[in-house]
Amino acid sequence: MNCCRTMVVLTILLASSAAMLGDKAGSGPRRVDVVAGRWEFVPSEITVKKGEQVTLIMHTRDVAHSLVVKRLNISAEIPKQSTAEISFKADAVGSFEGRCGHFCGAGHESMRFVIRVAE
Ligand SMILES: [Cu+2]
Repeated sequence: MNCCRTMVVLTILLASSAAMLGDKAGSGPRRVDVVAGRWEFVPSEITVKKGEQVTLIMHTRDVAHSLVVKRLNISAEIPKQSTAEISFKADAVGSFEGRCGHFCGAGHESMRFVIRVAE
C-alpha cells in the first residue's frame, strides 16, 4: 500500500483481560495499556513521538470492541474479554482520532480514542 504512513502489525492474543493501565518501561517498543469497555477507551488519549515504535495492549472488560484509526492505518478487533496487541509507528505529526469499529451497543458512537503524535 503506497499510502501507508505507519507500520502496523497486529497480533491477537488469546489471553484474559488485565486491568493494568499506563506505559511499561523497558527496551523495545513503548507499550501502553488501554482498556476498552462500554463505552469508552481508558485512557481516551495518548501522546507518542513521531517515529517511535509503540505497541498498544488493548484489553476489553466486557464485549468485543475494535480500534480503528484510519490515518495511522490501524484496524484491530479486540475479542470479548481478551487482549489484542497493535503495533504502529507514526511518521506524521498531528492528532489522529480513532473509534470503535465494532458495534457494541447504544453508546458505541461515543467510543473515541485520540493518538497525538509530537516531534
Ligand atoms: Cu463499539
